[in-house]
Amino acid sequence: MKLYRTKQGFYAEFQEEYFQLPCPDWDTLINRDDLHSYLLTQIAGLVPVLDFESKDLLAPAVSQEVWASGVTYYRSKVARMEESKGAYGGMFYDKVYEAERPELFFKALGYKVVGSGGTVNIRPDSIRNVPEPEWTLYATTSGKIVGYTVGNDMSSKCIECENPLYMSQAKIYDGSAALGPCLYVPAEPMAQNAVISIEVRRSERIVFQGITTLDQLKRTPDELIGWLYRASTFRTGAFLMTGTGLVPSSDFTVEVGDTVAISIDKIGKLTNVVGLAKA
Ligand code: DO4
Ligand code: MG
Repeated sequence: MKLYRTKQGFYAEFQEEYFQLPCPDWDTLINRDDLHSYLLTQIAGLVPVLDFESKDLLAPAVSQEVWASGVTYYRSKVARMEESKGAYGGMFYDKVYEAERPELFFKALGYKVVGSGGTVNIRPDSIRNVPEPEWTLYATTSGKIVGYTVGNDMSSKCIECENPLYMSQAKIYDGSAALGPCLYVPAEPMAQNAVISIEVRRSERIVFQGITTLDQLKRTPDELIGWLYRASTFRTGAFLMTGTGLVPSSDFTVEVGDTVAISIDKIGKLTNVVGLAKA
């Protein structure tokens, strides 16, 4: 089952048919521990719609907080240790990769998140910027993971690498978080052998591509959500990006006008054009 939030309403996709859901409020709709079975009962009496393709997609987040995990893949640890050598930051990345407590950081408020088809941004004061393709979990208020989506944790590498204390500025700005195209709500937890891939195009030319599998993730989804929910309450549930395992070489940067497409098996493709945040 896939759930779409669009400008024209909420839609469920099931067995290649689309159904418009009568529910007026996204936050109430998704914050249910029985979400998959609830959606099955909701679509049972509905007639499929034939014009879903014409709908304008929005991010599957409204008032949820979006958090992110860091250094959860070996590739990410190695790249960050290398990049931050000049700022004496290397050892922090090594330590957090091995530690019991993961790196978790606030990324965005739901209403600021860009959906598939929208524009993600780079900062005007940053000369090296990368997309970070991330499998993203949605957990309800009780901490149960009921859905998954594709995430892009846009990051200003030169700001992050200059000093680890600048991380919030490198990670949190207008258009720095994208989620979509849908909230994937399977009957059973998603298998961690799914493939995640990225392609960055510049005038139709591929300038970066990468592929990995979610089983390279060092931590389990329940472990990450367990840490996020320690001492914190999420009134409408929370999204958690699980970290990136696809890191471009240190001479790569995305540019304004590039198209970033991130795909995860079963969930779909999150596609965004790169723009420039206001100064
Ligand atoms: O430690 C800095 C950020 C890490 C991150 O965003 C990632 O590993 O995906
Ligand atoms: Mg990241």
